[in-house]
Amino acid sequence: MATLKLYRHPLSGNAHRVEFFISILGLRADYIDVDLMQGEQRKADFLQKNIFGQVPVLVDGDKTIADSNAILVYLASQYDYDHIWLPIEPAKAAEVQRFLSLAQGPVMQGPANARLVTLFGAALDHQRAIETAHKLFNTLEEHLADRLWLAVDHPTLADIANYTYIAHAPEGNVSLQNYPNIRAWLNRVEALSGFVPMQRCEIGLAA
Ligand SMILES: N[C@@H](CCC(=O)N[C@@H](CS)C(=O)NCC(=O)O)C(=O)O
Repeated sequence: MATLKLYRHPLSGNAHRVEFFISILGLRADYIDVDLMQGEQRKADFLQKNIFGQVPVLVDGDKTIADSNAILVYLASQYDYDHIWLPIEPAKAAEVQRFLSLAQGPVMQGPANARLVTLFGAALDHQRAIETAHKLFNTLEEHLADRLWLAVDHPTLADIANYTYIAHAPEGNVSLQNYPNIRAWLNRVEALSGFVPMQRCEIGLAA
Protein backbone atom coordinates (compact mmCIF):
# COMPACT_ATOMS: atom_id res chain seq x y z
CA MET A 1 0.00 0.00 0.00
CA ALA A 2 1.29 3.50 -0.91
CA THR A 3 1.70 6.03 1.89
CA LEU A 4 -1.40 8.20 2.00
CA LYS A 5 -1.09 11.96 1.42
CA LEU A 6 -3.49 14.28 3.17
CA TYR A 7 -3.76 17.91 2.09
CA ARG A 8 -5.05 19.77 5.10
CA HIS A 9 -4.90 22.88 7.30
CA PRO A 10 -3.99 22.44 10.99
CA LEU A 11 -7.07 24.38 12.18
CA SER A 12 -9.55 22.73 9.80
CA GLY A 13 -12.02 20.52 11.62
CA ASN A 14 -12.92 18.86 8.33
CA ALA A 15 -9.28 17.87 7.89
CA HIS A 16 -8.96 16.85 11.54
CA ARG A 17 -11.78 14.30 11.22
CA VAL A 18 -9.76 12.55 8.56
CA GLU A 19 -6.46 12.72 10.48
CA PHE A 20 -8.26 11.22 13.47
CA PHE A 21 -9.64 8.33 11.41
CA ILE A 22 -6.30 7.66 9.69
CA SER A 23 -4.81 7.36 13.17
CA ILE A 24 -7.62 5.07 14.38
CA LEU A 25 -7.04 2.76 11.44
CA GLY A 26 -3.29 2.79 12.16
CA LEU A 27 -2.49 3.96 8.61
CA ARG A 28 0.58 5.98 7.65
CA ALA A 29 0.15 9.35 5.97
CA ASP A 30 2.15 12.37 4.91
CA TYR A 31 0.45 15.61 5.91
CA ILE A 32 0.73 18.54 3.52
CA ASP A 33 -0.42 21.91 4.84
CA VAL A 34 -2.31 24.10 2.36
CA ASP A 35 -1.98 27.83 3.11
CA LEU A 36 -5.68 28.77 3.10
CA MET A 37 -4.93 32.33 4.29
CA GLN A 38 -2.78 32.93 1.21
CA GLY A 39 -5.38 31.35 -1.13
CA GLU A 40 -3.24 28.34 -2.06
CA GLN A 41 -6.46 26.30 -2.33
CA ARG A 42 -7.57 28.42 -5.31
CA LYS A 43 -4.39 27.90 -7.33
CA ALA A 44 -4.58 25.72 -10.45
CA ASP A 45 -2.37 23.04 -8.95
CA PHE A 46 -4.70 22.50 -5.98
CA LEU A 47 -7.91 22.90 -8.01
CA GLN A 48 -6.81 19.84 -9.97
CA LYS A 49 -7.12 17.90 -6.73
CA ASN A 50 -10.44 19.46 -5.68
CA ILE A 51 -12.43 21.62 -8.08
CA PHE A 52 -14.14 23.22 -5.05
CA GLY A 53 -10.82 24.55 -3.72
CA GLN A 54 -11.10 23.14 -0.20
CA VAL A 55 -9.20 20.89 2.16
CA PRO A 56 -9.16 18.04 3.03
CA VAL A 57 -8.02 16.07 0.00
CA LEU A 58 -6.66 12.54 0.27
CA VAL A 59 -4.34 10.95 -2.28
CA ASP A 60 -4.04 7.17 -2.11
CA GLY A 61 -1.87 5.92 -4.97
CA ASP A 62 -3.73 6.80 -8.16
CA LYS A 63 -6.90 7.87 -6.33
CA THR A 64 -7.64 11.45 -5.26
CA ILE A 65 -10.62 11.95 -2.95
CA ALA A 66 -11.95 15.30 -1.72
CA ASP A 67 -14.49 16.08 1.02
CA SER A 68 -14.15 14.83 4.58
CA ASN A 69 -17.24 12.59 4.53
CA ALA A 70 -16.22 11.10 1.18
CA ILE A 71 -12.73 10.44 2.52
CA LEU A 72 -14.04 8.83 5.72
CA VAL A 73 -16.32 6.55 3.69
CA TYR A 74 -13.45 5.69 1.35
CA LEU A 75 -11.03 4.87 4.16
CA ALA A 76 -13.60 2.76 6.01
CA SER A 77 -14.57 0.86 2.85
CA GLN A 78 -10.96 0.34 1.78
CA TYR A 79 -9.15 -0.34 5.06
CA ASP A 80 -11.61 -1.23 7.84
CA TYR A 81 -11.76 -4.92 7.04
CA ASP A 82 -14.15 -5.65 9.93
CA HIS A 83 -16.69 -3.03 8.79
CA ILE A 84 -16.96 -1.59 12.27
CA TRP A 85 -16.75 2.11 11.45
CA LEU A 86 -19.15 1.93 8.51
CA PRO A 87 -21.41 -1.07 9.13
CA ILE A 88 -22.68 -3.02 6.14
CA GLU A 89 -26.07 -3.89 7.61
CA PRO A 90 -28.45 -1.50 5.76
CA ALA A 91 -30.28 0.01 8.74
CA LYS A 92 -26.99 0.61 10.60
CA ALA A 93 -25.32 2.04 7.50
CA ALA A 94 -28.28 4.40 7.07
CA GLU A 95 -28.05 5.52 10.67
CA VAL A 96 -24.35 6.33 10.25
CA GLN A 97 -25.12 8.21 7.03
CA ARG A 98 -27.77 10.23 8.85
CA PHE A 99 -25.09 11.52 11.22
CA LEU A 100 -22.62 12.15 8.39
CA SER A 101 -25.29 14.48 6.98
CA LEU A 102 -25.60 16.14 10.38
CA ALA A 103 -21.85 16.82 10.35
CA GLN A 104 -22.16 18.67 7.04
CA GLY A 105 -25.45 20.42 7.91
CA PRO A 106 -26.30 21.83 11.35
CA VAL A 107 -22.80 21.19 12.73
CA MET A 108 -21.32 23.37 9.97
CA GLN A 109 -24.07 26.01 10.20
CA GLY A 110 -23.79 26.16 13.99
CA PRO A 111 -20.54 25.48 15.89
CA ALA A 112 -18.25 25.44 12.84
CA ASN A 113 -19.52 28.78 11.49
CA ALA A 114 -19.42 30.40 14.95
CA ARG A 115 -15.75 29.39 15.16
CA LEU A 116 -15.07 30.72 11.66
CA VAL A 117 -16.20 34.14 12.89
CA THR A 118 -14.07 34.25 16.06
CA LEU A 119 -10.95 32.60 14.65
CA PHE A 120 -10.87 33.82 11.07
CA GLY A 121 -13.16 36.88 11.08
CA ALA A 122 -15.56 35.28 8.58
CA ALA A 123 -18.38 37.59 7.46
CA LEU A 124 -21.13 35.36 8.85
CA ASP A 125 -23.97 36.05 11.29
CA HIS A 126 -22.29 35.02 14.54
CA GLN A 127 -25.43 35.25 16.67
CA ARG A 128 -27.36 33.07 14.27
CA ALA A 129 -24.58 30.46 14.23
CA ILE A 130 -24.53 30.43 18.06
CA GLU A 131 -28.33 29.96 18.17
CA THR A 132 -28.15 27.15 15.58
CA ALA A 133 -25.43 25.48 17.65
CA HIS A 134 -27.46 25.59 20.87
CA LYS A 135 -30.58 24.29 19.11
CA LEU A 136 -28.53 21.39 17.78
CA PHE A 137 -26.84 20.76 21.13
CA ASN A 138 -30.19 20.64 22.96
CA THR A 139 -31.35 17.92 20.58
CA LEU A 140 -28.09 15.98 20.81
CA GLU A 141 -28.10 16.29 24.60
CA GLU A 142 -31.45 14.48 24.66
CA HIS A 143 -30.32 11.97 22.04
CA LEU A 144 -27.29 11.05 24.14
CA ALA A 145 -29.28 10.68 27.37
CA ASP A 146 -29.74 6.94 26.86
CA ARG A 147 -26.94 5.95 24.49
CA LEU A 148 -23.15 6.04 24.40
CA TRP A 149 -22.59 6.68 20.68
CA LEU A 150 -24.39 8.78 18.09
CA ALA A 151 -25.54 6.20 15.55
CA VAL A 152 -25.42 2.62 16.84
CA ASP A 153 -24.25 0.76 19.96
CA HIS A 154 -20.54 1.17 19.18
CA PRO A 155 -18.36 3.99 17.83
CA THR A 156 -18.65 4.62 14.08
CA LEU A 157 -17.86 7.28 11.48
CA ALA A 158 -20.86 9.17 12.90
CA ASP A 159 -18.85 9.90 16.05
CA ILE A 160 -15.62 10.71 14.20
CA ALA A 161 -17.34 13.07 11.76
CA ASN A 162 -19.21 15.05 14.41
CA TYR A 163 -16.58 15.16 17.13
CA THR A 164 -14.25 17.96 16.05
CA TYR A 165 -16.50 20.98 15.58
CA ILE A 166 -18.58 20.06 18.64
CA ALA A 167 -15.46 19.67 20.83
CA HIS A 168 -14.14 23.00 19.56
CA ALA A 169 -17.46 24.87 19.86
CA PRO A 170 -16.19 27.01 22.78
CA GLU A 171 -13.67 28.58 20.37
CA GLY A 172 -16.69 30.08 18.60
CA ASN A 173 -18.19 31.29 21.91
CA VAL A 174 -20.59 28.37 22.11
CA SER A 175 -20.34 27.05 25.65
CA LEU A 176 -20.73 23.32 26.31
CA GLN A 177 -21.41 23.99 29.99
CA ASN A 178 -25.11 23.02 29.87
CA TYR A 179 -24.59 19.77 27.97
CA PRO A 180 -23.22 17.06 30.31
CA ASN A 181 -24.29 14.20 28.01
CA ILE A 182 -22.48 15.77 25.06
CA ARG A 183 -19.37 16.36 27.19
CA ALA A 184 -19.43 12.74 28.36
CA TRP A 185 -19.71 11.61 24.72
CA LEU A 186 -16.76 13.86 23.75
CA ASN A 187 -14.74 12.24 26.55
CA ARG A 188 -15.62 8.77 25.25
CA VAL A 189 -14.51 9.76 21.74
CA GLU A 190 -11.24 11.16 23.14
CA ALA A 191 -10.65 7.86 24.96
CA LEU A 192 -10.79 5.88 21.69
CA SER A 193 -7.53 4.20 20.79
CA GLY A 194 -5.86 6.32 18.10
CA PHE A 195 -7.44 9.62 19.14
CA VAL A 196 -5.42 12.63 18.03
CA PRO A 197 -6.47 16.13 19.10
CA MET A 198 -6.80 19.16 16.86
CA GLN A 199 -4.79 22.20 17.89
CA ARG A 200 -6.86 24.38 20.24
CA CYS A 201 -7.17 28.15 19.80
CA GLU A 202 -7.24 30.51 22.76
CA ILE A 203 -9.28 33.18 20.97
CA GLY A 204 -12.89 33.71 22.11
CA LEU A 205 -13.08 30.81 24.55
CA ALA A 206 -16.43 30.60 26.33
CA ALA A 207 -15.99 27.44 28.41
N1 LIG B 1 -17.67 19.61 2.68
C1 LIG B 1 -16.26 19.84 2.75
C2 LIG B 1 -15.99 21.22 3.37
C3 LIG B 1 -14.51 21.52 3.34
C4 LIG B 1 -14.19 22.91 3.88
O1 LIG B 1 -15.10 23.70 4.21
N2 LIG B 1 -12.90 23.18 3.96
C5 LIG B 1 -12.44 24.47 4.42
C6 LIG B 1 -11.51 24.30 5.62
S1 LIG B 1 -12.39 23.62 7.00
C7 LIG B 1 -11.62 25.13 3.31
O2 LIG B 1 -10.82 24.50 2.68
N3 LIG B 1 -11.84 26.43 3.14
C8 LIG B 1 -11.11 27.21 2.20
C9 LIG B 1 -12.00 27.87 1.20
O3 LIG B 1 -13.19 27.53 1.13
O4 LIG B 1 -11.49 28.73 0.49
C10 LIG B 1 -15.58 18.75 3.56
O5 LIG B 1 -16.23 18.18 4.45
O6 LIG B 1 -14.42 18.41 3.30
